[in-house]
Amino acid sequence: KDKKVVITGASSGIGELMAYEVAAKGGKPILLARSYDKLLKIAENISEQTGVTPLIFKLDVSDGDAVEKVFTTIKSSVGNVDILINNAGYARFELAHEATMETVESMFKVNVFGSIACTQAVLENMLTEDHGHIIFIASQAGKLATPKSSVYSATKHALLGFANSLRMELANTGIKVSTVNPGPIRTEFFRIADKTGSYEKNVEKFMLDPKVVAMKTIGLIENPKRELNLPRWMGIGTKLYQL
Ligand code: NJP
Repeated sequence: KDKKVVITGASSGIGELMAYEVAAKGGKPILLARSYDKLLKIAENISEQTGVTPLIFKLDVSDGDAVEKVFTTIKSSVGNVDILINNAGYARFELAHEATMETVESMFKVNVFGSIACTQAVLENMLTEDHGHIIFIASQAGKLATPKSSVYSATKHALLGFANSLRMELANTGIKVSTVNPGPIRTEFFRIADKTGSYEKNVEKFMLDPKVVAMKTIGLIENPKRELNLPRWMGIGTKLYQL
């Protein structure tokens, strides 16, 4: 309650749903994404439904200078944040030899560098206060791999490496670090990742309900865990997908 929670990639999917969940629990959502119009609409709806008015900022997390500016503005508007959820991310599913270096760099810039930049932007204040919680939305693709996801999988492996090392560095502080590793979730993600729709069709029966993923992730704030593995994926029975 009353916690200030920054969520990156809050304009759709689980980021948007986590924003509702935070507000419903009496926290203050601070929502970041490139699509400002979507954030405006989401903030309006949240305000109507819960009476909590989220703060919203337009941000491309792959722009390091913009990240610094937005977090400075957040601090001057509401003070130090309690929780950062590094959720902004995307994939392009294609064969390794088909991925251009432009795609490779762009995916790393958003999924990895963006999360690192946002983390650095809150860390100093968290260390001063000896208080905070940083949650990384990684993926089962950061632990396992499937064909056509080599670059995406590499970004999520990198993100987990960063988070796991950070957790060790912060072990004797009041700052917690959690990672969330979901399997496929029913969001816009697949339409961006694979315009042909074939990947989505393949994993259709293993899809997680985004509301459940959002609820479980926000649950980490009250009951922190190092790692939240939301059911394992492909090739494992659908039964495991009942959360
Ligand atoms: O996807 P989607 P999800 N700067 O597409 C934002 C991971 N995950 O909710 O900027 C800032 O609905 C984008 O906003 P906008 C996945 O890797 C997913 O499923 O306005 N924000 C939007 O709000 C990702 O890390 C699955 O376009 C940027 C949001 O990111 C997280 O879950 C499985 C941005 C994406 O919302 C949320 O994805 C899994 C940028 N440069 C992990 N680029 C899955 N869905 O199957 C994008 O294991 N965003």
